[in-house]
Amino acid sequence: MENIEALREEVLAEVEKAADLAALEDIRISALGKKGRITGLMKNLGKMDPDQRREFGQALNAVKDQVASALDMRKGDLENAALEARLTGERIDVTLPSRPSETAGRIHPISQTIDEIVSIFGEMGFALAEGPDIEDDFHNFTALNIPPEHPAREMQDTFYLPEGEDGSRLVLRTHTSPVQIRTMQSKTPPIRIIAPGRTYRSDSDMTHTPMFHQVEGLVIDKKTHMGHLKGCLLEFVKTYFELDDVPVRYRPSFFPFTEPSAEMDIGCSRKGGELKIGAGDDWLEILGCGMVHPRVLAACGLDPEEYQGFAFGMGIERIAMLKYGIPDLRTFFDTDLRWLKHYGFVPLDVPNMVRG
Ligand code: 2NL
Repeated sequence: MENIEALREEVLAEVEKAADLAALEDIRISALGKKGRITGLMKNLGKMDPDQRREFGQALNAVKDQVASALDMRKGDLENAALEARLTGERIDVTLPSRPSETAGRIHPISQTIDEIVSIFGEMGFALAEGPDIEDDFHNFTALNIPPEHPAREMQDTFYLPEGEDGSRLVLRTHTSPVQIRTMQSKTPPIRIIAPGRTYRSDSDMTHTPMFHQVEGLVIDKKTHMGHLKGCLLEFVKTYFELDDVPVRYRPSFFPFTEPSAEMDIGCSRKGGELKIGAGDDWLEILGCGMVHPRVLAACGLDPEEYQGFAFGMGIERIAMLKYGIPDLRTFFDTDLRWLKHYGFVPLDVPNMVRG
């Protein structure tokens, strides 16, 4: 009997001292396991005479129950302590920024691209200029040295509004150039502006949508020359495509509103059907540009003997497709939420030098 009493004290003391759940499990096995000390004493019962067995058996069972419930209690305490330690260790840092919401809206790639372009030219000192989508004939065509018989003025190409009382017909602007015309009319040089926005042409197929976006730039001062044009545009393509250096070339071209006129290409490679911008032996057309035609300056009330400058224009969808790998132009305007979720931009994304 002293044996049992001593064992009870010993095991209960061990349980009380168990430092963690693993230690407690070891104690349980050493006392109540198949080869445990209490289990071992149980096996002795068979060798005893009936009276002794009853007394010894009852005492042993009582010890067994006491040890089992002490193990249970200690287990509960240790589990609580472990949880408490975790909760203290894993405290939430409320100063962290929130995660972007899965259900929040996305910035359309066109808006994103406009923001990037405006920001890049903004760094070079260009101001943002905007104007109406509905224009008159003078600002959309005449001031730009586009003659009355020019095909761009045809009904098939341009959206005309119903005739006004004076017989004039307004148009949906076919380029953002009217914005620059209005700026030249209302401001005295130096002028440095970037004019992005919606433009419209009566055209719809694989590579044309009736509404699309353009960005044009204009610099007018007394001595602005083609070297300034090349410097600005090189700086732009390097920053926009996030490249340290980009090969560029200028090919002679024609626009009624510039003289001379040029198209700018950037170096690329098309090996294996994959387009890579910034290196290789191939060329990719990016934009049109030139020195503002003296007749355009004169039409805006600027003396071509005093002022000169350069202008350029590019299609936003096209350069957005090139940078972000969007294969089909028409998907820009399908208003497909799955598309927007894939190609759109998270408003609170990590800012950088290009995207702001
Ligand atoms: C292109 C080419 C160009 C301009 C736009 C312009 C505007 C004024 C005066 C002179 Cl007010 N020029 N804009 C000049 C050259 C090219 O756009 O391919 N656009 C998509």
